[in-house]
Amino acid sequence: MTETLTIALSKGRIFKETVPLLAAAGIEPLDDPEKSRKLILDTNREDVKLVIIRASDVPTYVQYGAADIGVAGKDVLMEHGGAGIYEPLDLKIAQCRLMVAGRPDARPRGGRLRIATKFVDSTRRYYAARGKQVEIIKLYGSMELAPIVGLADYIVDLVDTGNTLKANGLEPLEHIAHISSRLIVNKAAMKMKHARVKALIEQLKSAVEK
Ligand code: PRT
Ligand code: MG
Repeated sequence: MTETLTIALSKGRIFKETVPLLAAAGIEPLDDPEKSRKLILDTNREDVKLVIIRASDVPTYVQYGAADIGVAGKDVLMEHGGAGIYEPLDLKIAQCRLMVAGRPDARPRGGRLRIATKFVDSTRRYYAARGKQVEIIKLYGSMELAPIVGLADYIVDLVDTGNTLKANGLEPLEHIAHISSRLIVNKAAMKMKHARVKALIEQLKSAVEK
């Protein structure tokens, strides 16, 4: 019997946009994670399973080999740092921009700028590269609120349509990085399950290029 290949995905946009790519590689989930509470999904292939976890946990599962393969946003990978994982393929899905945003009338107080974000490391690197020391306030969500209530001068967040910023009276100010989701592979699995992993990468690659 062949060993199982485990693929880590998060619910929502990444799952939805990965499914057609997996289908092109002959892999179809037997359950819908939006409807089922199962965390491990069987597929049409007996030797392939999907694990459904939080987007920001995907690199960790792959790093420790709890999943052989995963799909993670570049934003999440930049925060994770990439230890123990390869990033062989840009899947070009779930695209957006990592941006600095703020109120149009922002008049930063003197002293260090205060930036609220969930992307602490990426934000620190961005400002450090510009020779700016900033005070970073870690939040876990609803960053848009921070400049409105005076918690921070600016936020660093993902922007797609810009509707969320607009709805909260904020505007995009500086572009930090273009973001898309990447295929990631556990370093040991790349060696131990090389033929299957390589074949899957090639199939996904041609599906992305179509
Ligand atoms: O929600 P949870 O805490 O479980 O994790 P998550 O928010 O990281 O997961 P999810 O599924 O929301 O996002 C997974 C990945 O999708 C992210 O890591 C990004 O790589 C990618 N992605 C692409 C986005 C967006 N587009 C996006 N627009 N992730 C989040 N957003 C949010 C953004 O944070 C903001 O709140 O959507 C809002 C902005 O959208 P617009 O269209 O109003 O600009
Ligand atoms: Mg979310």
